[in-house]
Amino acid sequence: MKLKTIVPALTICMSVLCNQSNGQDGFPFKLPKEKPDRKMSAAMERNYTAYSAPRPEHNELYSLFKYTELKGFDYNNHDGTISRRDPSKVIFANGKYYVWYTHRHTPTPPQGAKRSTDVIPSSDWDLADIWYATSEDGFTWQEQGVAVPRPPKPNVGWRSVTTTDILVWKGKYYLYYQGFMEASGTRGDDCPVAVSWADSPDGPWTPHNKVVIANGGEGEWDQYSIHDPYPIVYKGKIYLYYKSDFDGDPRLVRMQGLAIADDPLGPFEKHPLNPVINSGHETTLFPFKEGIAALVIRDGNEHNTIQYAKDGVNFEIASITSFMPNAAGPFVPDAFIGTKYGRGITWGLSHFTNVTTWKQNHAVLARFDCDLSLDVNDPAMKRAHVYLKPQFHYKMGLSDRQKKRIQKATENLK
Ligand code: AAL
Repeated sequence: MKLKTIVPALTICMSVLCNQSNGQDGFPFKLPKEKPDRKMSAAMERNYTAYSAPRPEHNELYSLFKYTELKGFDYNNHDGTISRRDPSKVIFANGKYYVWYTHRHTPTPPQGAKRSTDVIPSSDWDLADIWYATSEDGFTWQEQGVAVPRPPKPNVGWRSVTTTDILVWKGKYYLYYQGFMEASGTRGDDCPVAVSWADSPDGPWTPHNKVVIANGGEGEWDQYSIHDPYPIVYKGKIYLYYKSDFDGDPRLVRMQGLAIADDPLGPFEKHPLNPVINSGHETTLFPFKEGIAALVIRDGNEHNTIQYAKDGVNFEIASITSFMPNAAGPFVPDAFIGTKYGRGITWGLSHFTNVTTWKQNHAVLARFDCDLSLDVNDPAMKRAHVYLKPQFHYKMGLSDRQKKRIQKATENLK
Protein backbone atom coordinates (compact mmCIF):
# COMPACT_ATOMS: atom_id res chain seq x y z
CA MET A 1 0.00 0.00 0.00
CA LYS A 2 1.25 3.44 -0.89
CA LEU A 3 1.79 6.05 1.84
CA LYS A 4 -0.75 8.32 0.07
CA THR A 5 -3.52 5.75 0.72
CA ILE A 6 -2.39 4.72 4.19
CA VAL A 7 -2.54 8.22 5.79
CA PRO A 8 -6.21 9.05 5.01
CA ALA A 9 -7.24 5.47 5.90
CA LEU A 10 -5.48 5.81 9.26
CA THR A 11 -7.17 9.19 9.92
CA ILE A 12 -10.59 7.66 9.33
CA CYS A 13 -9.78 4.71 11.66
CA MET A 14 -8.52 7.10 14.36
CA SER A 15 -11.62 9.32 14.20
CA VAL A 16 -13.93 6.29 14.30
CA LEU A 17 -11.98 4.92 17.29
CA CYS A 18 -12.18 8.28 19.04
CA ASN A 19 -15.88 8.57 18.12
CA GLN A 20 -15.30 11.75 16.13
CA SER A 21 -16.39 12.66 12.63
CA ASN A 22 -13.63 12.98 10.06
CA GLY A 23 -14.06 16.78 10.08
CA GLN A 24 -15.54 16.92 6.63
CA ASP A 25 -19.26 16.17 7.01
CA GLY A 26 -20.44 18.21 10.00
CA PHE A 27 -21.69 21.77 9.74
CA PRO A 28 -18.61 24.03 9.67
CA PHE A 29 -17.27 25.47 12.91
CA LYS A 30 -16.88 28.89 11.28
CA LEU A 31 -20.42 30.10 10.55
CA PRO A 32 -20.50 30.51 6.76
CA LYS A 33 -21.42 34.02 5.69
CA GLU A 34 -23.21 32.71 2.61
CA LYS A 35 -25.67 29.84 2.48
CA PRO A 36 -23.55 26.69 2.30
CA ASP A 37 -24.16 24.23 -0.52
CA ARG A 38 -25.32 21.32 1.62
CA LYS A 39 -28.50 19.74 2.91
CA MET A 40 -29.63 21.64 5.99
CA SER A 41 -32.37 21.54 8.60
CA ALA A 42 -35.38 23.84 8.19
CA ALA A 43 -33.93 26.10 10.89
CA MET A 44 -30.58 26.45 9.14
CA GLU A 45 -32.22 26.97 5.75
CA ARG A 46 -34.26 29.75 7.30
CA ASN A 47 -31.22 31.28 8.91
CA TYR A 48 -29.86 31.89 5.43
CA THR A 49 -33.02 32.66 3.50
CA ALA A 50 -35.25 34.60 5.90
CA TYR A 51 -32.69 37.03 7.31
CA SER A 52 -30.34 39.43 5.57
CA ALA A 53 -27.37 37.90 7.43
CA PRO A 54 -26.91 34.65 9.36
CA ARG A 55 -26.16 36.50 12.63
CA PRO A 56 -28.02 39.45 14.16
CA GLU A 57 -24.87 41.56 14.43
CA HIS A 58 -24.78 41.76 10.64
CA ASN A 59 -28.52 42.02 10.10
CA GLU A 60 -29.26 45.65 9.18
CA LEU A 61 -32.84 45.19 10.38
CA TYR A 62 -31.90 43.89 13.83
CA SER A 63 -31.44 46.21 16.80
CA LEU A 64 -31.77 46.57 20.53
CA PHE A 65 -33.59 49.67 21.82
CA LYS A 66 -32.29 52.04 24.50
CA TYR A 67 -34.51 54.55 26.27
CA THR A 68 -33.92 58.04 27.69
CA GLU A 69 -36.27 60.13 29.83
CA LEU A 70 -37.10 63.39 28.08
CA LYS A 71 -36.56 66.82 29.58
CA GLY A 72 -39.05 69.65 29.23
CA PHE A 73 -42.46 68.07 29.87
CA ASP A 74 -44.50 68.61 33.04
CA TYR A 75 -46.94 65.90 34.17
CA ASN A 76 -48.60 67.50 37.23
CA ASN A 77 -46.67 65.22 39.59
CA HIS A 78 -47.94 62.29 37.54
CA ASP A 79 -51.41 62.54 39.07
CA GLY A 80 -53.04 61.33 35.86
CA THR A 81 -54.54 64.66 34.77
CA ILE A 82 -51.92 65.27 32.06
CA SER A 83 -51.01 62.70 29.46
CA ARG A 84 -48.81 62.78 26.39
CA ARG A 85 -48.77 59.80 24.07
CA ASP A 86 -48.66 58.44 20.54
CA PRO A 87 -45.99 60.74 19.10
CA SER A 88 -45.78 61.37 15.37
CA LYS A 89 -42.66 60.81 13.35
CA VAL A 90 -40.03 63.38 14.26
CA ILE A 91 -39.12 65.80 11.48
CA PHE A 92 -36.31 68.31 11.13
CA ALA A 93 -37.36 71.76 9.90
CA ASN A 94 -36.28 75.37 10.51
CA GLY A 95 -33.08 74.10 12.20
CA LYS A 96 -34.86 72.02 14.86
CA TYR A 97 -36.76 68.82 15.49
CA TYR A 98 -40.57 68.80 15.63
CA VAL A 99 -42.95 66.24 17.08
CA TRP A 100 -46.76 66.15 17.42
CA TYR A 101 -48.65 64.02 19.93
CA THR A 102 -51.88 63.34 21.79
CA HIS A 103 -52.21 65.74 24.72
CA ARG A 104 -54.83 65.29 27.41
CA HIS A 105 -55.25 67.78 30.26
CA THR A 106 -58.43 66.97 32.17
CA PRO A 107 -59.70 67.57 35.74
CA THR A 108 -59.42 63.86 36.56
CA PRO A 109 -57.60 60.80 35.22
CA PRO A 110 -59.64 58.53 32.88
CA GLN A 111 -62.79 57.11 34.51
CA GLY A 112 -64.07 54.60 31.94
CA ALA A 113 -66.83 55.14 29.37
CA LYS A 114 -69.74 54.88 31.81
CA ARG A 115 -68.47 57.60 34.12
CA SER A 116 -67.20 59.89 31.39
CA THR A 117 -68.86 63.28 30.79
CA ASP A 118 -68.16 66.30 28.61
CA VAL A 119 -65.10 67.02 30.74
CA ILE A 120 -64.29 63.68 32.41
CA PRO A 121 -62.31 61.40 30.11
CA SER A 122 -63.21 57.77 29.47
CA SER A 123 -59.77 56.61 28.35
CA ASP A 124 -56.29 58.06 28.33
CA TRP A 125 -56.85 59.39 24.79
CA ASP A 126 -60.35 60.73 25.33
CA LEU A 127 -60.94 64.54 25.36
CA ALA A 128 -57.50 65.08 23.86
CA ASP A 129 -56.04 67.60 21.42
CA ILE A 130 -52.95 67.44 19.23
CA TRP A 131 -50.02 69.39 20.62
CA TYR A 132 -46.47 69.83 19.44
CA ALA A 133 -42.98 70.39 20.77
CA THR A 134 -39.62 71.32 19.29
CA SER A 135 -36.07 70.43 20.27
CA GLU A 136 -32.52 71.38 19.41
CA ASP A 137 -31.02 68.02 20.38
CA GLY A 138 -33.85 65.48 20.56
CA PHE A 139 -33.50 65.09 24.34
CA THR A 140 -34.78 68.40 25.76
CA TRP A 141 -38.08 69.57 24.33
CA GLN A 142 -39.95 72.86 24.40
CA GLU A 143 -43.69 72.35 24.35
CA GLN A 144 -45.24 74.81 21.89
CA GLY A 145 -48.91 74.20 22.68
CA VAL A 146 -51.85 73.08 20.62
CA ALA A 147 -51.52 72.39 16.89
CA VAL A 148 -54.93 70.85 16.14
CA PRO A 149 -57.66 71.38 18.73
CA ARG A 150 -60.88 69.38 18.88
CA PRO A 151 -63.22 71.02 16.37
CA PRO A 152 -66.73 72.05 17.38
CA LYS A 153 -69.58 69.50 17.12
CA PRO A 154 -70.53 67.85 14.78
CA ASN A 155 -67.17 67.95 12.94
CA VAL A 156 -65.08 64.81 12.76
CA GLY A 157 -63.03 64.60 15.97
CA TRP A 158 -65.25 66.84 18.12
CA ARG A 159 -64.94 64.43 21.06
CA SER A 160 -61.20 63.81 20.74
CA VAL A 161 -58.39 64.16 18.23
CA THR A 162 -55.55 61.74 18.85
CA THR A 163 -52.68 59.65 17.59
CA THR A 164 -51.43 61.91 14.86
CA ASP A 165 -48.72 61.57 12.27
CA ILE A 166 -47.08 63.96 9.86
CA LEU A 167 -46.68 64.06 6.08
CA VAL A 168 -44.64 66.61 4.17
CA TRP A 169 -45.88 66.79 0.58
CA LYS A 170 -45.04 69.41 -2.06
CA GLY A 171 -43.97 72.00 0.51
CA LYS A 172 -47.05 71.61 2.72
CA TYR A 173 -47.51 69.81 6.03
CA TYR A 174 -50.36 67.41 6.76
CA LEU A 175 -51.34 65.98 10.13
CA TYR A 176 -53.49 62.84 10.01
CA TYR A 177 -55.25 61.81 13.20
CA GLN A 178 -58.01 59.72 14.73
CA GLY A 179 -61.25 61.67 14.99
CA PHE A 180 -63.62 60.53 17.73
CA MET A 181 -67.31 61.38 17.73
CA GLU A 182 -68.03 59.47 20.93
CA ALA A 183 -66.05 58.68 24.07
CA SER A 184 -63.69 55.82 23.36
CA GLY A 185 -64.49 52.69 25.32
CA THR A 186 -68.23 52.79 24.56
CA ARG A 187 -67.64 49.83 22.28
CA GLY A 188 -63.86 49.97 22.08
CA ASP A 189 -62.59 52.69 19.80
CA ASP A 190 -64.74 54.07 17.04
CA CYS A 191 -62.78 56.48 14.87
CA PRO A 192 -62.08 57.29 11.25
CA VAL A 193 -59.12 59.41 10.11
CA ALA A 194 -59.23 63.18 9.67
CA VAL A 195 -56.54 65.56 8.40
CA SER A 196 -55.41 69.17 8.85
CA TRP A 197 -52.84 70.99 6.73
CA ALA A 198 -50.47 73.95 7.11
CA ASP A 199 -47.80 75.84 5.19
CA SER A 200 -45.39 75.66 8.13
CA PRO A 201 -44.80 73.07 10.87
CA ASP A 202 -45.69 75.85 13.32
CA GLY A 203 -49.16 76.12 11.78
CA PRO A 204 -51.72 77.55 11.65
CA TRP A 205 -53.43 74.26 10.81
CA THR A 206 -56.54 74.22 8.63
CA PRO A 207 -58.86 71.30 9.34
CA HIS A 208 -60.15 69.56 6.24
CA ASN A 209 -63.23 68.74 8.35
CA LYS A 210 -63.96 65.57 6.38
CA VAL A 211 -63.24 61.93 7.01
CA VAL A 212 -60.24 61.18 4.83
CA ILE A 213 -60.04 57.44 5.57
CA ALA A 214 -63.35 55.91 6.54
CA ASN A 215 -63.97 52.90 8.71
CA GLY A 216 -64.52 49.68 6.75
CA GLY A 217 -67.98 48.45 5.80
CA GLU A 218 -70.07 46.46 8.26
CA GLY A 219 -68.53 43.06 8.90
CA GLU A 220 -65.10 44.07 7.58
CA TRP A 221 -61.99 43.82 9.75
CA ASP A 222 -61.63 47.62 10.06
CA GLN A 223 -65.32 48.46 10.49
CA TYR A 224 -64.82 50.30 13.79
CA SER A 225 -61.46 52.01 13.83
CA ILE A 226 -58.70 53.29 11.63
CA HIS A 227 -55.95 53.70 14.21
CA ASP A 228 -52.46 55.14 14.06
CA PRO A 229 -52.55 56.63 10.52
CA TYR A 230 -48.91 56.71 9.37
CA PRO A 231 -48.02 58.25 5.98
CA ILE A 232 -44.82 57.68 3.98
CA VAL A 233 -44.03 58.77 0.43
CA TYR A 234 -43.33 55.63 -1.58
CA LYS A 235 -43.33 55.00 -5.33
CA GLY A 236 -44.47 58.61 -5.87
CA LYS A 237 -47.65 58.08 -3.83
CA ILE A 238 -48.79 58.47 -0.25
CA TYR A 239 -48.66 55.09 1.44
CA LEU A 240 -50.62 55.45 4.66
CA TYR A 241 -50.40 52.48 7.01
CA TYR A 242 -52.89 52.03 9.81
CA LYS A 243 -53.96 49.55 12.44
CA SER A 244 -57.40 48.28 13.29
CA ASP A 245 -58.64 46.12 16.13
CA PHE A 246 -61.24 43.49 15.49
CA ASP A 247 -62.78 40.13 16.36
CA GLY A 248 -64.68 41.78 19.23
CA ASP A 249 -63.90 42.65 22.82
CA PRO A 250 -62.48 41.60 25.21
CA ARG A 251 -59.79 39.89 23.18
CA LEU A 252 -59.24 42.27 20.27
CA VAL A 253 -56.96 41.17 17.49
CA ARG A 254 -54.76 43.88 16.04
CA MET A 255 -53.47 43.96 12.48
CA GLN A 256 -52.26 46.62 10.06
CA GLY A 257 -53.52 47.80 6.72
CA LEU A 258 -52.50 50.15 3.95
CA ALA A 259 -54.35 52.91 2.11
CA ILE A 260 -52.78 54.63 -0.91
CA ALA A 261 -53.47 58.08 -2.37
CA ASP A 262 -52.08 60.48 -4.99
CA ASP A 263 -53.23 63.49 -3.03
CA PRO A 264 -52.95 64.10 0.75
CA LEU A 265 -56.66 64.90 0.96
CA GLY A 266 -57.53 61.65 -0.78
CA PRO A 267 -59.18 59.67 -2.11
CA PHE A 268 -57.30 56.94 -0.21
CA GLU A 269 -57.76 53.46 -1.59
CA LYS A 270 -57.47 50.60 0.85
CA HIS A 271 -55.21 47.83 -0.41
CA PRO A 272 -57.12 44.72 -1.52
CA LEU A 273 -54.69 42.50 0.42
CA ASN A 274 -55.38 44.23 3.76
CA PRO A 275 -54.42 43.46 6.45
CA VAL A 276 -50.83 43.51 5.23
CA ILE A 277 -49.24 42.99 8.67
CA ASN A 278 -50.78 40.31 10.89
CA SER A 279 -49.53 41.63 14.25
CA GLY A 280 -48.33 44.71 16.12
CA HIS A 281 -50.09 47.57 17.84
CA GLU A 282 -49.18 51.10 16.84
CA THR A 283 -47.70 51.71 13.37
CA THR A 284 -43.98 52.46 12.88
CA LEU A 285 -42.57 52.12 9.38
CA PHE A 286 -39.77 53.58 7.29
CA PRO A 287 -38.35 53.32 3.78
CA PHE A 288 -35.58 50.73 3.79
CA LYS A 289 -33.54 49.81 0.73
CA GLU A 290 -36.12 49.44 -2.07
CA GLY A 291 -38.96 48.56 0.30
CA ILE A 292 -40.59 49.43 3.60
CA ALA A 293 -39.59 48.17 7.07
CA ALA A 294 -41.97 47.95 10.03
CA LEU A 295 -41.59 47.63 13.80
CA VAL A 296 -44.16 45.04 14.86
CA ILE A 297 -44.68 45.29 18.59
CA ARG A 298 -46.77 43.87 21.43
CA ASP A 299 -49.71 41.98 19.84
CA GLY A 300 -50.20 39.02 17.54
CA ASN A 301 -48.23 35.96 16.50
CA GLU A 302 -45.41 38.07 15.14
CA HIS A 303 -45.03 40.63 17.92
CA ASN A 304 -41.46 41.63 18.71
CA THR A 305 -40.35 41.40 15.11
CA ILE A 306 -39.01 43.83 12.58
CA GLN A 307 -40.47 43.13 9.17
CA TYR A 308 -39.65 44.07 5.62
CA ALA A 309 -41.71 44.29 2.45
CA LYS A 310 -39.75 44.78 -0.75
CA ASP A 311 -42.94 46.12 -2.35
CA GLY A 312 -44.39 47.88 0.71
CA VAL A 313 -47.17 45.29 0.84
CA ASN A 314 -45.94 41.74 1.39
CA PHE A 315 -44.18 41.81 4.74
CA GLU A 316 -41.80 39.10 5.97
CA ILE A 317 -40.04 38.78 9.31
CA ALA A 318 -36.56 40.29 9.05
CA SER A 319 -35.54 39.97 12.71
CA ILE A 320 -36.82 39.11 16.16
CA THR A 321 -36.01 41.45 19.01
CA SER A 322 -37.25 42.61 22.42
CA PHE A 323 -38.26 45.71 24.40
CA MET A 324 -39.47 47.43 21.29
CA PRO A 325 -40.67 51.04 21.52
CA ASN A 326 -44.42 51.48 21.94
CA ALA A 327 -46.13 53.82 19.50
CA ALA A 328 -42.74 54.78 18.10
CA GLY A 329 -42.47 57.92 16.01
CA PRO A 330 -38.97 57.70 14.53
CA PHE A 331 -36.90 60.40 12.92
CA VAL A 332 -37.05 59.22 9.29
CA PRO A 333 -34.95 61.68 7.27
CA ASP A 334 -36.05 60.17 3.95
CA ALA A 335 -39.74 59.57 4.75
CA PHE A 336 -41.05 62.13 2.27
CA ILE A 337 -38.42 62.49 -0.46
CA GLY A 338 -39.61 59.48 -2.44
CA THR A 339 -36.29 57.70 -1.93
CA LYS A 340 -35.51 54.67 -4.05
CA TYR A 341 -33.18 53.27 -1.38
CA GLY A 342 -34.26 53.99 2.20
CA ARG A 343 -31.46 54.47 4.73
CA GLY A 344 -33.27 53.48 7.95
CA ILE A 345 -33.60 55.00 11.41
CA THR A 346 -31.56 55.49 14.59
CA TRP A 347 -33.91 57.22 17.05
CA GLY A 348 -37.30 58.68 17.73
CA LEU A 349 -39.91 59.21 20.43
CA SER A 350 -42.20 56.54 21.86
CA HIS A 351 -44.46 56.36 24.89
CA PHE A 352 -44.89 54.47 28.14
CA THR A 353 -48.50 54.02 29.27
CA ASN A 354 -49.95 53.43 32.75
CA VAL A 355 -46.89 55.15 34.18
CA THR A 356 -47.80 55.04 37.88
CA THR A 357 -51.03 53.36 38.95
CA TRP A 358 -54.13 52.53 36.94
CA LYS A 359 -56.08 55.08 39.05
CA GLN A 360 -53.76 57.82 37.84
CA ASN A 361 -53.53 56.40 34.36
CA HIS A 362 -51.51 58.55 31.98
CA ALA A 363 -48.70 58.18 29.48
CA VAL A 364 -45.32 59.84 29.05
CA LEU A 365 -43.20 60.43 25.99
CA ALA A 366 -39.68 59.00 25.95
CA ARG A 367 -36.79 58.80 23.53
CA PHE A 368 -35.59 55.54 22.00
CA ASP A 369 -32.34 54.89 20.17
CA CYS A 370 -31.47 51.96 17.94
CA ASP A 371 -29.37 51.01 14.95
CA LEU A 372 -31.67 50.18 12.06
CA SER A 373 -29.66 52.33 9.69
CA LEU A 374 -27.46 51.55 6.71
CA ASP A 375 -25.31 54.56 7.67
CA VAL A 376 -24.55 53.71 11.31
CA ASN A 377 -22.69 50.75 12.71
CA ASP A 378 -23.18 50.58 16.46
CA PRO A 379 -22.23 47.10 17.69
CA ALA A 380 -23.67 47.87 21.16
CA MET A 381 -27.11 48.08 19.54
CA LYS A 382 -26.62 44.75 17.79
CA ARG A 383 -26.16 42.54 20.85
CA ALA A 384 -28.70 39.74 20.96
CA HIS A 385 -29.56 39.75 24.63
CA VAL A 386 -30.63 42.20 27.28
CA TYR A 387 -29.58 41.48 30.85
CA LEU A 388 -32.33 42.20 33.37
CA LYS A 389 -32.03 41.95 37.15
CA PRO A 390 -34.09 39.21 38.84
CA GLN A 391 -36.35 41.85 40.43
CA PHE A 392 -37.56 42.82 36.97
CA HIS A 393 -38.81 39.29 36.32
CA TYR A 394 -40.24 38.79 39.82
CA LYS A 395 -42.28 41.97 39.37
CA MET A 396 -44.11 40.26 36.53
CA GLY A 397 -44.67 37.21 38.73
CA LEU A 398 -47.61 34.83 39.10
CA SER A 399 -51.08 36.09 39.99
CA ASP A 400 -52.94 34.64 42.99
CA ARG A 401 -55.18 32.73 40.62
CA GLN A 402 -52.17 31.17 38.90
CA LYS A 403 -50.61 30.28 42.25
CA LYS A 404 -53.82 28.48 43.21
CA ARG A 405 -53.89 26.55 39.93
CA ILE A 406 -50.31 25.41 40.44
CA GLN A 407 -50.96 24.44 44.06
CA LYS A 408 -53.98 22.40 42.99
CA ALA A 409 -51.97 20.59 40.32
CA THR A 410 -49.43 19.55 42.95
CA GLU A 411 -52.17 18.48 45.36
CA ASN A 412 -53.72 16.33 42.63
CA LEU A 413 -50.43 14.49 42.31
CA LYS A 414 -50.42 13.50 45.97
C1 AAL B 1 -52.94 53.58 20.95
C2 AAL B 1 -53.20 53.65 19.49
C3 AAL B 1 -54.47 54.43 19.26
C4 AAL B 1 -55.60 53.84 20.05
C5 AAL B 1 -55.17 54.22 21.43
C6 AAL B 1 -54.80 55.65 21.24
O1 AAL B 1 -51.73 53.47 21.43
O2 AAL B 1 -53.21 52.38 18.92
O3 AAL B 1 -54.31 55.70 19.88
O4 AAL B 1 -56.80 54.50 19.75
O5 AAL B 1 -54.05 53.37 21.78
